[in-house]
Amino acid sequence: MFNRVPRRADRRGRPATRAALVAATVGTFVASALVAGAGQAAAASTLGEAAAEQGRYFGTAVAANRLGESDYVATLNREFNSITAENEMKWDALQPSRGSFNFSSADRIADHARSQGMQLRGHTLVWHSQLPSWVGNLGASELRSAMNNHITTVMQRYRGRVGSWDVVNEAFEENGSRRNSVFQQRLGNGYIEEAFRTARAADPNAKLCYNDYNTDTWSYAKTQGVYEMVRDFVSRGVPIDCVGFQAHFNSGNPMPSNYHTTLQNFADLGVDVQITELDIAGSGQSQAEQYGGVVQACLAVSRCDGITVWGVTDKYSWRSGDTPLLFDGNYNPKPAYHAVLEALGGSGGGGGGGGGGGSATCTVSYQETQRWGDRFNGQVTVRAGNSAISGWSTTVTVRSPQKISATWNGSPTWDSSGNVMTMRPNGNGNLAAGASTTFGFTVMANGNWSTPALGSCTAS
Ligand code: 9MR
Repeated sequence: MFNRVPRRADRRGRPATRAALVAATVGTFVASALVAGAGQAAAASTLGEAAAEQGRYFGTAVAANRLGESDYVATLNREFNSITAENEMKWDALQPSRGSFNFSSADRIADHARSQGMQLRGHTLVWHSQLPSWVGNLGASELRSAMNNHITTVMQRYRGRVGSWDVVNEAFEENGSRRNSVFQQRLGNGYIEEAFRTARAADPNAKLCYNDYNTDTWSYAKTQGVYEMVRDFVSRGVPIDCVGFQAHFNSGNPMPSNYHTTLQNFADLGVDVQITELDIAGSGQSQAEQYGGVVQACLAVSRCDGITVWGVTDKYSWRSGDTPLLFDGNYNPKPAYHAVLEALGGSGGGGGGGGGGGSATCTVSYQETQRWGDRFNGQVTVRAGNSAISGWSTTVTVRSPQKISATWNGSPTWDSSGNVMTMRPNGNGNLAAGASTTFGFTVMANGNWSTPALGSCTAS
């Protein structure tokens, strides 16, 4: 089972040897998670490096036909240490007609990952979508052998290269019942178990995942349906190693406040969890805060292996109109990028991808740094944008009956309700381009443990 232990990585975030893994300690992880954003000189400055320092990977979906674009590749290679093929390892791409496999685009992606020392996630073996029509025309016994043959052929080709496979994807309805796919119709409930058993035999060292969307809210029927299947598999010894949470969020389906609970409850079954297709519709500070929240939820669960965002740049996103990713269409890092980097404990970052702006801007991100029985400490990192700034202000809103009982490293003023604190620099507010400072405060919970809301950052 050693190969299924999440791998720690070197400083660039590339996978490390097992000896290095053994040398890493849990204590180091906890300590480094808590000093995030403090701006130390040694802080990692890319997503992959920062994630690696937390014992995680930070990946992206990649499209083979973009690998010729230099800015795309430069951003990919600089920031990420794991790749998922966005479409190239799906059934219609790999076996468009029965028995005839085409690995050319998938190989391009796998070769790129290998040349860069990146991990590779396999997506996906059994899915009702992007399924060639010939599969839907098969009777039960032919479908069974086609499914098992597809799993075996593909997994054996990428044996030793794909660390985690999405063996079955999106097999549940919103109400928690099984999706009425061709696999379900012809093979019945047992097909998922059969797919996982076949997958284990095909590559005993790959981590086998069930992957789905809208499984983020703990009390939601679909989440419960998947949970019950995983619980049953684990209790009966059906080989399953991880659950993937796609995490396609938007305003109608935001990151739930109990996300950490959902991830932890699955992990407590004895499987690893991975955020597999993260993207969040929106822009600016509100998008940044949600991204930071997802990272914090993953870091809070020791069995959360890592995070994959569903694309490098907004312009090639499957829902580009939602601008849901970390880099804009010119490969400039967005506030969401800095929020992710800081939540991972890194700072600076963004490379030389963008053109840069001339005006004074700043971003803020929040991290809880300590908690006691009655209160917690919050820390806000204020970061200058592409130009130096000489002042900044932002707001922190707590939720009644919470009260802020102390602050440090800033000069606060309050609204009449006492719930909205506007924080400005203590003395001079000079920050060089990309540089950061922090301020902190203590919140008396009074029974309410909600995360305080940050307003946007205003620079001068
Ligand atoms: O991003 C993928 C897009 O390019 C494809 O057109 C689409 C076709 O179904 O699949 C997208 O990726 C999906 C992923 O494979 C499974 N979860 C939902 C993703 C977004 O639709």
